Amino acid sequence: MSIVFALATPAAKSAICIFRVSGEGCLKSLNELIEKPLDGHRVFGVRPIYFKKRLLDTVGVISFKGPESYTGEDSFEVYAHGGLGVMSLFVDLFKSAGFDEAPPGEFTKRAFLNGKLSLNEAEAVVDVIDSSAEEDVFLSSQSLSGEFSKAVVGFAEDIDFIRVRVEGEIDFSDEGEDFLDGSLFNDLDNLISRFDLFVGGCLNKKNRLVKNKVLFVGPVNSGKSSVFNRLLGFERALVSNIPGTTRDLIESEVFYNDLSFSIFDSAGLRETDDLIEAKGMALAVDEIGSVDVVVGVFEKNDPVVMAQFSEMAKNKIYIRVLNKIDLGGSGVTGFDCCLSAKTGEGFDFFKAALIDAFAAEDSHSSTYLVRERHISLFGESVLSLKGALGRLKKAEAIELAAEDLKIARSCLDEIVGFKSSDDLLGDIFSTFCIGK
Ligand SMILES: Nc1nc2c(ncn2[C@@H]2O[C@H](COP(=O)(O)OP(=O)(O)OP(=O)(O)O)[C@@H](O)[C@H]2O)c(=O)[nH]1
Ligand SMILES: [Mg+2]
Repeated sequence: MSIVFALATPAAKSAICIFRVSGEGCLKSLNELIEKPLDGHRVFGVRPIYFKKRLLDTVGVISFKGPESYTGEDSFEVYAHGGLGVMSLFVDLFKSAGFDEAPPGEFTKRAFLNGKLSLNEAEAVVDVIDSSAEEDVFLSSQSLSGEFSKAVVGFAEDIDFIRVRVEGEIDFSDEGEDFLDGSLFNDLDNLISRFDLFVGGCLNKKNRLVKNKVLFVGPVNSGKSSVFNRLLGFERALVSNIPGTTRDLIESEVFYNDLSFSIFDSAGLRETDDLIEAKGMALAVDEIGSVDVVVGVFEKNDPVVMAQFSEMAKNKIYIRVLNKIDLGGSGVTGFDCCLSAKTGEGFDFFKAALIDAFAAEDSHSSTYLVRERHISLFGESVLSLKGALGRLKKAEAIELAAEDLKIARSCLDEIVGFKSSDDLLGDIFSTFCIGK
């Protein structure tokens, strides 16, 4: 494979930037770039690097001899000063040395192709990087450590063990014997229960990313944008005393405890002839369907208005907030939280209510963070296992039961990547960042 290089740190001014280089022959090129060879592999050295016969930078360098490297190939890393000019000159230097710019995920793809990582471990690399919530980091790291692959491979071997016995039964029946080993049912039943339990402990990454959507709705001028801004801690949405200020959906991200939320401010609802305002209101109403929690913000308890919003938010977790309590409001009932966007009073309680609203999605009981791809392969595998059990119990078409078991196993092979198409690899590695 060709020698590839990439900036592994963001292309932004920083203290240090790191370049990764990998591919056969790169260590020879490294020795040409640095005047004095390093004291050994995996030993950090500091060396001047020259370009166009002038000192480019004095950098930290570390080399790895394949297969004892991330990619499994000879590779090295350069720790240079994090200036944009330095970065750009290193790109020129590496290109002039004949290295190619690495596409996204190239280093991890090579690690997979060289047997350093299973496919799901390669996916976990992205998951660790993508994780913003604490628990997601722990769960992804657990997968990356190889625990998840080990469990999946363990199940695959258990399926094989049962399949060998079923194949044996086929041979018996060929010899005219109808005997079917009764312990097969129990063992397969047992395997299905253990597998079900394992799959139940897997948390779908997609759900983690798309969940925690919170939408602010309410009558015009009730202070939705003000509550939204205070929650964010900065003035994201325009606030004014003119009713109908917010016209569009405004989204922002906030983090509390180990949860991240996407929160949306929306246009206040009222009767209007203004077409744009009406469009904004329609957006707000449409959005209700796709969020997890609706927060209704009000400045008074008008039972008719309150009932309209309750109706809109039905089937959703709905938090009713009374805002502007600095103007009075004591003794007003019918709200889950009472607060003031102006003074901040009541916000601790409000944040706790938001966190509680997602408590049902508790990830602490989960063991692994997995992807849609894994979930659907698990589903197919469980179905095939159950199909096999059904056939065995009826003692009919034992060959088909064996075939079901084969399918169940091959689904697990696909998860760890024993069996993977070029298209699948393309899809997976294109979601990586450059340099990973
Ligand atoms: N006293 C007081 N005034 C507030 C509070 N929250 C908002 N306001 C005022 O109420 C007015 C409306 O606030 P916004 O946040 O723009 O209200 P909104 O619900 O987003 O309004 P629309 O987008 O027009 O529907 C502004 O003049 C705010 O300064 C509060 O807690 N106390
Ligand atoms: Mg507003």
